Amino acid sequence: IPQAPPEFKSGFIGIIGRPNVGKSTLMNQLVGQKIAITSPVAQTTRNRLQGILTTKDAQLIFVDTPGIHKPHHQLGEVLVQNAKIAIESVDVVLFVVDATTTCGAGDRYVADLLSRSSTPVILGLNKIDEQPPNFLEIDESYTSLADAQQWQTVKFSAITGAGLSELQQLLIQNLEPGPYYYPPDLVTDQPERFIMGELIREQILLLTREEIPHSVAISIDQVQETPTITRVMATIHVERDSQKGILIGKGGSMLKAIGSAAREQIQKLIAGKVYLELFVKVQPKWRQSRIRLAELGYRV
Ligand code: GDP
Ligand code: K
Ligand code: MG
Repeated sequence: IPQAPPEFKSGFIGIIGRPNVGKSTLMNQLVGQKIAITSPVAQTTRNRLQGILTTKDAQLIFVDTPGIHKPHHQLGEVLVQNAKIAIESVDVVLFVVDATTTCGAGDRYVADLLSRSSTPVILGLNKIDEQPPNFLEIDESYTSLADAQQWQTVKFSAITGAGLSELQQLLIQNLEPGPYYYPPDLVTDQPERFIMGELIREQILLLTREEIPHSVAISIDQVQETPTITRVMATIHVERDSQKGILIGKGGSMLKAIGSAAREQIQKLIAGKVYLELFVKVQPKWRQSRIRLAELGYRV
């Protein structure tokens, strides 16, 4: 890792907000590569994941987190506790909200957690590419929240990239001088294999419904590189036989659809040709097993 010049700034930015506001989409756009999967399903993001953006003046390390929502059970309490730790361990919080809807109970719950922390907060209004008819009312609801807390506000679209250079500048202004924490060309702290597994899980989220998305985990069993093609063997772990049936589909059609879409994504990731072979395995109660979770790459 090179020595940083004297004026160089760096630090950790927590991307915090309720589910589906576009946190992962934003991180991908900022680092210029798809390292976090995104989907309309809440709880798409399961792991804390870092995205690294290095410019000539600064290194911004974004910490993408699973969305925060009010806990209704014991596990939820643990997640919120983790979110609180995440808030305390970063230099700046980017609190992302969805500017297509007015500030709601979910946002106020997160805002309340943030107001009790000493970490500086920037309020980011995402999805400005869509302008709903009541946008003035929406704008007013977030302006009053930001004014009450004295938070700086910035508006952007994680999908089109509009407003992101302003966001970047504002974040850099809020950082202190510091070193390179990571080599300048690195975009994530996650190994390539983990991202491959996530890209497979993303297609399952997009192509299947209901109880399937939340009960799968992916393991990458083998990656073989040849001069012309990379062979990837992966297993989709489910909890029940019925789920295995849905994932395989009629005559294998669902698994084929998942495989070819995921293969395209993995080809983009590694910038090369990929042969992807998928297996489905029933693994009862993997979600309850911390050992199994750790084996599958989740931090437990
Ligand atoms: P997260 O749960 O906060 O990480 O949200 P995701 O990044 O997974 O995005 C949730 C949904 O919002 C996805 O369907 C995204 O395509 C969509 N989305 C994210 N950013 C934008 C944006 O700037 N504009 C629009 N129109 N949709 C967005
Ligand atoms: K999501
Ligand atoms: Mg996410």
